[in-house]
Amino acid sequence: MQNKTACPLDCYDACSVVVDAGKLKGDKAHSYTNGYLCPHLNHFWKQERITQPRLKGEVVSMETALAHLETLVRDAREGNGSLHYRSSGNFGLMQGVTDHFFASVGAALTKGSLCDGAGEAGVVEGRGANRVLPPEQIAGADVVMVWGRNVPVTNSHLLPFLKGKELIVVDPVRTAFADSADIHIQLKPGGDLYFAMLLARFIVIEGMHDAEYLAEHGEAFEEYYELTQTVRIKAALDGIGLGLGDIGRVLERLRGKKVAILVGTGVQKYRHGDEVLRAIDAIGVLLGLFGKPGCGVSFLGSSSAGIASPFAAARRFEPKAAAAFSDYDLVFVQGANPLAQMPDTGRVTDSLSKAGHVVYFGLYENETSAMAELVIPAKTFLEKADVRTAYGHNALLEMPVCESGATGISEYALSAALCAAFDVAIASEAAYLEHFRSCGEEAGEKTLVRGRDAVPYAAGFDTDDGQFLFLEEYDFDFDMQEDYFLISPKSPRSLNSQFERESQAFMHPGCGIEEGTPVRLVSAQGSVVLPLAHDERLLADCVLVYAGTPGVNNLTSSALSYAGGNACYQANKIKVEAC
Ligand SMILES: Nc1nc2c(c(=O)[nH]1)N[C@H]1C(S)=C(S)[C@@H](COP(=O)(O)OP(=O)(O)OC[C@H]3O[C@@H](n4cnc5c(=O)[nH]c(N)nc54)[C@H](O)[C@@H]3O)O[C@H]1N2
Ligand SMILES: Nc1nc2c(c(=O)[nH]1)N[C@H]1C(S)=C(S)[C@@H](COP(=O)(O)OP(=O)(O)OC[C@H]3O[C@@H](n4cnc5c(=O)[nH]c(N)nc54)[C@H](O)[C@@H]3O)O[C@H]1N2
Ligand code: SF4
Ligand SMILES: [Mo]
Repeated sequence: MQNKTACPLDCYDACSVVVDAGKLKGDKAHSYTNGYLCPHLNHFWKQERITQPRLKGEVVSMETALAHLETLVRDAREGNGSLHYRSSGNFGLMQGVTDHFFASVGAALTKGSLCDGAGEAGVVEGRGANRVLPPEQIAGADVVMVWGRNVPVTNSHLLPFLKGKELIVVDPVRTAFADSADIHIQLKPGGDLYFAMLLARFIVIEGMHDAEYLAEHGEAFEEYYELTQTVRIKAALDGIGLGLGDIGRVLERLRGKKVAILVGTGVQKYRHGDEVLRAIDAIGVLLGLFGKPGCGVSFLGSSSAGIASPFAAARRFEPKAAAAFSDYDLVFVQGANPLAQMPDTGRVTDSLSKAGHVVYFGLYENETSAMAELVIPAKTFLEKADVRTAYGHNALLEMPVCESGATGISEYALSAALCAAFDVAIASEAAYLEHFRSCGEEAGEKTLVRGRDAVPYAAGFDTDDGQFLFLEEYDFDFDMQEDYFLISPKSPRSLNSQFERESQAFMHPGCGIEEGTPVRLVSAQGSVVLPLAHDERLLADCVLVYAGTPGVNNLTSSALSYAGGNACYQANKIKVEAC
C-alpha cells in the first residue's frame, strides 16, 4: 500500500497528503503543502459515509444496484435520454471516466459552471488562455492585491508565500484577512467593475502605465482609457461606497512595485462576471505585470491545461447551472449535490422531481441522495487510484490506492461495468492513469504539469495577434434600491455542502434585529428562514449566508452569466423580515 496521496477536494491548494497509520498529515516535503492540512482533511473521518447501495429506500447489493442502473440507461435510450450531471466533489482526473461511458451511449453532459465560469470566460476573452500564476512568482512580489478571494479560508497554503508583503484586500466583508492587510477596500458587493475601471483611468492620468509594454502587448489601451471615462467618477464611487482617496491610497502602493493581483470567485458571481475579470486584467496590462517575474494577475487558473482528455466527448449538453432535469428519463448525479448547490433550489427541486429517475453516486448523504431512487456509494480517495491537478498551482499529484475496503465502488469500476454491458470500448484503469501521469514532469521535489510556464505570458498573450483584448463595452448598471445585497462566500467549516455546514444568516449588529431571531430572507426566486447572527465585519446593507447553508439557494436565480454559462449567486437583491 502507498502512503502518499493528494487531497481530492475542490480547492486552490491540492495538498500532498501522507497517510500515516490511518492518520492524514500534510506532506513536509512538498513545498506547496508545507506540512499542514486544513480542517476538512484533518476531520475527514468524522463525516459519516454512505455504506450500502439503496434502491427506493431499501438496501440492495452492489450487483443489484448496477443491474438496475443498466436497465435505467437502456430504457432512457429508448425514451427521453440520460443526463450525466457531474460536479467536483472529488477533483481527480479519473472522475471523468463516467463521462466516457455516458457520452458513448449518447447521454447529455453539462457545460458551463457553478464556480468560476464567468471569470474564466473574461480571462480567456482578454488573454486568450487562462494560465496559472505559480506561487513562486507571487512570493517574488512586493505588493499583493487580493481581490474577492479569502486566502486564509479557501487557499490557506498560499499564506507562507505572502509573508512580509504589502497587502491590499478588496472585499465587501472585513474578513480577518482584510483586517490584517495594509489597505482594505471595503466596497459594496458587485462594485468591482467600476473600481477596476476607475483604477485603470487614474493609472493613465497619473502616467503610471508602462508605455513600452503596452506598445508591444496592449496597443488598444487608449480606447480602453476612453471607455473608462464613461464611468462617472463621483456617482460611481458613491454607488460602490468608496471615495477618491481609496483610489489614491491603492495607486500609491502600486507605483513602481512588483505587483501580483490574485482574484477569487467573489467578484464574478454576477451576470457581468467576465467584464470584471477583464477590467482587473486591464490593470495588470497597463502596469505591465504580465510575463514579468514576481508579477502577474491570477484568477482560478485552468486546472486541465496541458491534460488531454482520454475520454469520449459528448455531443449534447445541458447548462450546468440551469439544467432542465425534467427533460430526461434518467439523471445520473455524481460528486455533486445539485439540490443544495445549484442556484434556484425551487426550480431545481421541481425539475429534478419531474425527471424519470434520479441516481445519486456519492460519498455522503445530502439533499440529493435523499430524493434519489437509486443511491450508489463511492469509494473514498484513499481506496481508489487517481491523479489530480489544481487551479492554484501547476503541480500534478498522484493518488494511488492507500487503503482497502469493501464499501462502495470506484468511478472506473462502475464505468467498466456499464461499458461491458453496453459494448462500449474502454481502456484499462492502468492505461488511463499512465496517460495522466505522463502529463507531468519532475521538477525538484514535486511533479509539474508539462508545458506550463514558470512565468506565464512571458511570450505575450494567447490571442490571435498576441495583444491583450481590452473591454470594449460593458453591460452593468449598479442598481441598489432599498433591498439588501446577498453575499454567499465559502465557509471555513464546510467544503461547499460537504462536512460541517453553516445554518445561520449574518447581518451587522446595527440591523435592529436581535441575535437568534429567525429572519425570513426573500428574493424574487424564493425565501428561507434562518436564525440571525450578528457580524460587525459586514456592511449595513449586506446579508451573508455561507455557501453550503441549507436553503441559501432558494434565494438565487437560474440566470446565467452573460459569458461562460456560470451561476450568478449574488445577482439577486433580497428583503429581510423578522418573523
Ligand atoms: N474552506 C473552504 N475552502 C474552499 C471551499 C469551501 O467551500 N470551503 N470551496 C472551494 C471552491 S469550490 C472554490 S470555487 C474556492 C473559492 O474561494 P474564493 O475565491 O475565496 O471564493 P469565496 O469564498 O466565494 O469569496 C471570496 C471572497 O469574496 C468576497 N466577495 C463576495 N462578493 C464580492 C464582491 O462583489 N466583490 C469582491 N471584491 N469580493 C466579494 C467574499 O466576502 C469572500 O471573502 O474555494 C475553495 N476552497
Ligand atoms: N450559494 C452558493 N452556492 C454555491 C456556491 C456559492 O459560493 N454560494 N459555490 C458554488 C461552487 S464554487 C461550487 S464548486 C459548487 C459545488 O457544489 P457541488 O459540486 O454540488 O459540491 P458539494 O456540495 O461539495 O457536493 C459534492 C458531493 O460529492 C460527493 N463526493 C465526494 N467525493 C466523491 C467521490 O470520490 N466520488 C463520488 N462519486 N462522489 C464524491 C459527496 O457525496 C458530496 O456530497 O457549489 C456552488 N454553489
Ligand atoms: S487546504 Fe484544500 S487541498 Fe489542502 S487539505 Fe484542505 S481542502 Fe484539501
Ligand atoms: Mo467552486
